[in-house]
Amino acid sequence: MEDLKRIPPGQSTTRDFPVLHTGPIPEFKPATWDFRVWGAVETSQCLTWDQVLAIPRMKIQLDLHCVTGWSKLDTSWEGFTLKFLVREGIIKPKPEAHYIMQHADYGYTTNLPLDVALQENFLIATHYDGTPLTPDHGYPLRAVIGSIPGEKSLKDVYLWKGAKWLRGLEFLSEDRLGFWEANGYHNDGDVWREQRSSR
Ligand SMILES: Nc1nc2c(c(=O)[nH]1)N[C@H]1C(S)=C(S)[C@@H](COP(=O)(O)O)O[C@H]1N2
Ligand SMILES: [Mo]
Repeated sequence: MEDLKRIPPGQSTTRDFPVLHTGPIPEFKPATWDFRVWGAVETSQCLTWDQVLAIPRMKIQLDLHCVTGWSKLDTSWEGFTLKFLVREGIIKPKPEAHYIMQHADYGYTTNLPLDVALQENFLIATHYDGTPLTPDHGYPLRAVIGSIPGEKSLKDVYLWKGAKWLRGLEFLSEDRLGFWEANGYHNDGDVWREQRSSR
């Protein structure tokens, strides 16, 4: 029963970890890889892979909900939250920053309101299930957003709003549509309201 309450309308659970993305899997070259932060921030940044690895990481369990209908409960991730980066002053959003755009290799983008991206259920992850991410799930770095079991105060959105192969965060004063959001998916993507498509 408890588990049933964790499954949003129209979703069914899977034990596998399906792989979903458009386009090819990028090759990771540590020497040239970087992570950029720009837009409505006090200081633009360009972090190397070693600098990203030096950021303290936390572990979190998330229930993932894919817009195509599968949910995967109790997934284990390791990484850092944007909330942590902002609290530590590693990223300083300007007062007018109200949205973020995630930018990934090969141009995948997805947008979120900054207040949602600052929730504890939005993680920038390096590890899944105790080991570094696999290439198909976003190695070396991906964003992931899901439900924290039992935590009802957070906004829970579909998994497309976590970019695999994440390469940067752009802070925006006005909202802009990401890849799927511009291709018919709902801009908010709330899993409990079944906001799958915008039409
Ligand atoms: N870079 C990138 N990230 C992406 C996507 C993509 O096409 N490219 N697809 C999204 C979608 S639609 C989903 S459901 C999840 C799937 O994550 P998974 O393959 O680890 O299950 O990745 C999201 N992140
Ligand atoms: Mo998806």
